[in-house]
Amino acid sequence: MLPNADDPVTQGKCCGKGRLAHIPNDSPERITTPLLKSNGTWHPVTWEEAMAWFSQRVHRWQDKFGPDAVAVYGGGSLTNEVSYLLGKFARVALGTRYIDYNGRYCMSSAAAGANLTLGVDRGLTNPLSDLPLARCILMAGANVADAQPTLMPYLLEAKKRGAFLIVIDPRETPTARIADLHLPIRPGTDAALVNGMLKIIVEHDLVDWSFVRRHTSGWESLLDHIRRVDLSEVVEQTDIPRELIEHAALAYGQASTGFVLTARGVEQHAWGVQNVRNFLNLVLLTGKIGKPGCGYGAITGQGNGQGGREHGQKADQLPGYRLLDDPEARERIARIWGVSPDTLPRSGVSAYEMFDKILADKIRGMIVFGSNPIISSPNAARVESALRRLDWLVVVDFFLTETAQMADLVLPAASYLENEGTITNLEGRVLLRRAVRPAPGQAKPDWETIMEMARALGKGEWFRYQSAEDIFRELAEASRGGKADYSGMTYGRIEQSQGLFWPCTHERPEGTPRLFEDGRFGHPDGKARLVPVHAPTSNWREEDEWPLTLTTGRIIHHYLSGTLTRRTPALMEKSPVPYLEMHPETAQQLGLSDGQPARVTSPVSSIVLTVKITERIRPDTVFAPFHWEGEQSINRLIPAKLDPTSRMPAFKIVRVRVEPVKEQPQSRQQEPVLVS
Ligand SMILES: Nc1nc2c(c(=O)[nH]1)N[C@H]1C(S)=C(S)[C@@H](COP(=O)(O)OP(=O)(O)OC[C@H]3O[C@@H](n4cnc5c(=O)[nH]c(N)nc54)[C@H](O)[C@@H]3O)O[C@H]1N2
Ligand SMILES: Nc1nc2c(c(=O)[nH]1)N[C@H]1C(S)=C(S)[C@@H](COP(=O)(O)OP(=O)(O)OC[C@H]3O[C@@H](n4cnc5c(=O)[nH]c(N)nc54)[C@H](O)[C@@H]3O)O[C@H]1N2
Ligand SMILES: [Mo]
Repeated sequence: MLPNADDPVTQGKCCGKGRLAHIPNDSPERITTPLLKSNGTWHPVTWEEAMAWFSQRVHRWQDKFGPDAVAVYGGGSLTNEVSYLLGKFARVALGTRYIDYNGRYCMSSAAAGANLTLGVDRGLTNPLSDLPLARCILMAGANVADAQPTLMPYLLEAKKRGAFLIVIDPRETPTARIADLHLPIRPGTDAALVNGMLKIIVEHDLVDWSFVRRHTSGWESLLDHIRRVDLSEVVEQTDIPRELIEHAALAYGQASTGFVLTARGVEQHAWGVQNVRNFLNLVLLTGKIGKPGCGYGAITGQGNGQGGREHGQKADQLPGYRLLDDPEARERIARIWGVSPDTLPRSGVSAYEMFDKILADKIRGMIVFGSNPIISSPNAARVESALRRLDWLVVVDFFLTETAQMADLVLPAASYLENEGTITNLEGRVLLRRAVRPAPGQAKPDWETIMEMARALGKGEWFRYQSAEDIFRELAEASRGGKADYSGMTYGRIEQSQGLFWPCTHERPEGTPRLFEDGRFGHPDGKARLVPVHAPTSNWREEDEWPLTLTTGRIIHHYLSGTLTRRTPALMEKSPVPYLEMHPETAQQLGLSDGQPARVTSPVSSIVLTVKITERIRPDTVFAPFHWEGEQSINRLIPAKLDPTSRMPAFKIVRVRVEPVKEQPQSRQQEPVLVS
């Protein structure tokens, strides 16, 4: 039997990276003491010395340039307790408006789309156990087989029970290969495709009118818009034949139960929020939500991608998924924190925009907690120059990552094996993760590091906790009455029930596995908001100078910026270098063959990658993973084009041209240990 076979979510299954994660955790490269850089050399220092340096920097810089001169950049792998504390630290100890986190690059479009339409953002509206109850599952821009392999059993079980599976992806991914219908869409045209599907659903009278009239608003203008959709234009834009669009629309529309799942393929666009809203239009017009086997889900990315966006490390957020600019929320949270509401700063800017603020000399010192933005941000070369421009940088991590190498002070963090706390999974289920061993050397759990920092700044009295559980108690109380309400949870109750779904209150102590069962959505009038989505045309028009579309994403053997997986020999053996996936026809036209170096040029930069030929991609599209550093970082090619609402960068489409090169692609660079 598998260990943890009774785990209600994974049934004890674990992906290859998870199985090998102990290797980087035990790596001799782990940082085990605070490191301070002087004259370009790292020196191990004590925590006291590190904190003295830190408080002197913060005080001096804030005295001179004001509280907003210091910024915080968080991450979605931090526990709920740490995300909460980091938000409190920024607002109470630093008093800065500038805090945001890497989830901005991850789920911000899904979050904004769900908040605007449903009035609440919880990854999946239902527990995963509902998936096998769906007769039709539509997955858009989601490659679960490579990115969430432990979810595959749910899809396979659904299929076994006769569900019809539709996958929308410009590549024939391993996920697409188990689909009944794969729509190899032209990247960036999902909103148009959904408009086409909506048109067919309306024409075939598959709208659930009684649901729509009772539980939604805005349907009149949506219907008006759908009437004007021209299917032949949709076919032209998406490059999907009309019969296939019809097939997908009827399969979903006629199914008695159905699920729509989206992931980064439709969300990481300058139009990502609108894409999500259109998929939600589909769900709502057909009334497929709030029932067993009927719902929507944005498949969560990072370990705590869900909880990480609920408790206040977002630029505009207070705990409990409250808004920083809401006077009532300010009042309530200020009371819990023991400060006056007018001392709480106002909203800051999104993750990428913080780099703009550095380049404009508004932000001068930064603390990065659990992210490697030099690899994961768009326009990576510009982000690198922003980090260089900082007067000082503090990084809290396990390793001297590419970002940490640019820091002045690096603080050693405890890893997931060593840090107790809660995380919230894609279902909105809050789980307790116990530490199984002490942290190595002087490394500390993040919550202790934040307390040290607060103490060093003379704000210790607002940060007095004995344990992660202490912080959770405060978080649960702070979340009471908010959208992500944890007030009915305790460590004991979470552990006993193998996780509790929010909202979970004293009145509803069992939590809420399935949202909207009473037909009430999260907006004050209880209605979901339908909205016409006008598909952007700029995404599909061909341009002579940039004939191909580059899309980026993941491969099974690597994880995000590669901090852990590039330090795992068994994974590096399987996937040592990045590559550019390309259709054989395209390769032939360009005079390229498999394994040959090619220069990829976008409007912002140019890099060399090895060509990998595959028939499983559209001829007008090339794909590259983003897990590598330096000259091989694909994010050097991605311009910082942000969604106007979520501020999500458009990682999923960039116009490029590709040409053969004589020189070899640069192999893995020697990592400079010292950076001055
Ligand atoms: N192995 C591995 N697993 C991971 C991660 C990892 O780094 N490695 N990261 C985790 C994280 S943080 C996240 S956010 C998730 C992400 O999980 P996913 O979103 O599933 O992963 P991606 O590879 O980014 O993108 C999914 C698919 O979108 C497709 N796509 C690209 N452009 C478009 C488009 O315009 N329309 C449509 N419909 N599809 C498009 C791509 O071809 C790709 O197959 O994975 C998590 N799991
Ligand atoms: N081109 C392109 N770019 C992308 C994407 C894409 O699809 N295409 N996807 C985007 C997405 S979805 C994401 S999520 C981002 C992620 O990008 P990053 O934020 O760079 O993510 P990671 O590589 O996970 O970096 C996390 C760092 O935190 C450290 N860490 C992990 N756990 C902890 C902890 O508990 N405490 C502390 N202190 N440190 C910890 C790790 O060692 C690692 O160095 O990349 C984005 N960038
Ligand atoms: Mo992510």
